[in-house]
Amino acid sequence: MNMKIIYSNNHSGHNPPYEIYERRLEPYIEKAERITSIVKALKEDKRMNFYSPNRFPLSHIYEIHQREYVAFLRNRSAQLEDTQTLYPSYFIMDTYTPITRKTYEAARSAVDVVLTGVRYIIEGERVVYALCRPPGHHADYKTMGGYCYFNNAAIAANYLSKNGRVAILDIDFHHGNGTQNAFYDRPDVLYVSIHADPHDKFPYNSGFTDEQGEGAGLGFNKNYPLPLGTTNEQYLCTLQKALRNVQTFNPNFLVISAGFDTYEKDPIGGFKLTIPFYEKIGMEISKLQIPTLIVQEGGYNIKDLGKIARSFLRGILD
Ligand code: Q9C
Ligand code: ZN
Repeated sequence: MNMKIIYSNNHSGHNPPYEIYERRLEPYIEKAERITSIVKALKEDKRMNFYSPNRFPLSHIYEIHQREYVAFLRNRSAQLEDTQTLYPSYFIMDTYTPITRKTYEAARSAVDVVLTGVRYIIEGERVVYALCRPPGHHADYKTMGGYCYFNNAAIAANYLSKNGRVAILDIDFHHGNGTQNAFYDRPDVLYVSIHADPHDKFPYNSGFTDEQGEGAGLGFNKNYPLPLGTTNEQYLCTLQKALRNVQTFNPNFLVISAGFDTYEKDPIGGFKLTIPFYEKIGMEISKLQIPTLIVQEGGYNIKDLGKIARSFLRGILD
C-alpha cells in the first residue's frame, strides 16, 4: 500500500536562531533540519508519495484562532528585517516561540499542508501524513507557545468534524494544551493525549487527569500523564487504554498529533521509547481501521528523526 505525504519547503524560512531558556539565549531546538531528516528517510521508501499543498482560505484558521491574533502574527512578521527576531510580550505563553520575518508564511503553509491532507482523507484516502512545521498543538485561541503558532491538528480536526465524528490522539511528549482547549466543550471531537506529567514538563499547567471537558464536552477529553523514564512496555499499556477510548467513541476520522520527542535520545524529552517501538505504535493505531490523518508535531533528535518516522509509518502501513 502507498501513502500520501503532504510537504512544502515553505517551513524553512522560519528559522529563529535562539530561544530564551532560564534567562539565557540557547540555540533554537525546533530546527528546519528536523523535517529535512524525515523527508530524506521517507524518500528512500518507494511507497511514500510526496504531494505539495494547496492554499486554503483564512476562514479555517479563524474558526480556531482569534482574528486579532492572526493579524498580529502576519503584521509583525512582515515588519521584521531578515535578521530580526521578535520575542513578543503578548499573544504568547512562553519564551520559546519568537517571530521572524518568515514565521507567518511558514505557519500559514503548515496549515495548508494539514488541510490538503484533510481533503485527501475526505476524498477517501485511508491514511495521509501531513509533514507540518512549525508544529501546532500548543497554539491556543490567541497565544503562540511551545514552538507553535497555528494549531494545525485542531484546524484539521475542526474541518473534518463538518463531515463526521473526529477523535484526536496526541502522542507528542508534551500535552497539547491548545488542542484540548479548542474542543473542551464539544462532544463531537474527542481529545485523548499521552504525555509527560505536567508537574515536570512543559506546558506545566495543563494535561492533568481531572481535565475531562466541560458542558456538552464533559467526558470527551482524556489525559494520560506518564512519569519521566517511561519505557516501551509502560507506554504500550497506556496507549492501549487511549485506543480503547477512541474505539468506544466510534469516530469517522482519526487525527494523530504525532510527536517523536518521546524517543529515548530526544534532547528535551524524558521517556525511553526506542526506534523499533514506533512501528508497534503505528500497528496498534492502524488496527482501529479508521481513516487517519497523521500530523507532525515535535521530535528534536535530528539524526534519528527520519528513522523514527519510517518505523512509525511502517507500522501504520503493514
Ligand atoms: N530549552 C513541541 O514539542 N520547552 N513543543 C523547551 C528547552 C518547550 C515543545 C525547553 C517545549 C515545547 C511541539
Ligand atoms: Zn513535544
